[in-house]
Amino acid sequence: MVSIDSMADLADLKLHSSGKVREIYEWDEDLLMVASDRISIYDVVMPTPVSDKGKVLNRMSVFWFGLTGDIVPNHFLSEDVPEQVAERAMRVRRLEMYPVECVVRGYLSGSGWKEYRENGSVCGIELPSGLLESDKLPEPIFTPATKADIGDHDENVDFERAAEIVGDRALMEELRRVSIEVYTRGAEHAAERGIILADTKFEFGRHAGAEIVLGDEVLTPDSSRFWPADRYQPGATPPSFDKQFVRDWANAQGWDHTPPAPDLPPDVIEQTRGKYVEAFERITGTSF
Ligand code: Q0T
Repeated sequence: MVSIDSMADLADLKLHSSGKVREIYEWDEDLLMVASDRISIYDVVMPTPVSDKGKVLNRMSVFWFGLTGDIVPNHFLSEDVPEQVAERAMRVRRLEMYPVECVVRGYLSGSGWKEYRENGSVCGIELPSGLLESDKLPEPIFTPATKADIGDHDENVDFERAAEIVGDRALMEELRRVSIEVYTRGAEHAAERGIILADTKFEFGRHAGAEIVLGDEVLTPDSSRFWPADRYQPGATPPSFDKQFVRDWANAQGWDHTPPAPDLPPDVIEQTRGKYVEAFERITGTSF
């Protein structure tokens, strides 16, 4: 069903904010979140888009909003969007965003592994000694971060610092509880389908009617580490479920991870598209 509400033209909408791989527009009293086909590796956007990536990620996010809406309300309103962004966009409620990234880790990877090697802890959370890279943690941990300036990496902070930044310790405790619950729901669902959700980043906000609303995109390969369960091996860096073809190809070209990135050949794009579609189909149990 396409109502006349979706006859809006993107060109008439004011840009609200723009990220490496997506745009947000102002749409009357709401927002329009549009996922592009752009792909970034090593924090650099590749010059060649991956066909359908935006659709896959947007539709996966819609799926997760539905599966976790009983844990916490979210900003999703509707998939009825302008036809030029059909399936790549959702209408969302405007929120006042909290200035912390709510990261949950079930496995030791990335900056978590780096901090653990240096301190034996991650964001102030002491972990058992002797863990290997990619090891599964005894239980999922909440490792908040603060948004860095554009082009900079987010900075990991301990829980007390995150609570200071948000200005309300009880609220921060609730953000932690909800974050771990949504991650756990998603990780269990994915594990049953052969995908490890190693970690993920949530963003929350508030509106007049609710203090905690899940925003952003949820449990997508861009906001999370997706690992193929059948390749999992502690002590190694697992391949990325979605981006490994691009990384391997770019590295084989001798690319040093500084812009400009090389153009991607059609076979790398097609293989990568296939991995995104496979992730979507495994997670949602529906065909793309
Ligand atoms: C936001 C109000 O992704 C971001 O910007 C680059 C595209 C981060 N961001 C999110 C918001 C949201 C959401 N999601 C919302 N529902 N209401 N602001 C702002 N920046």
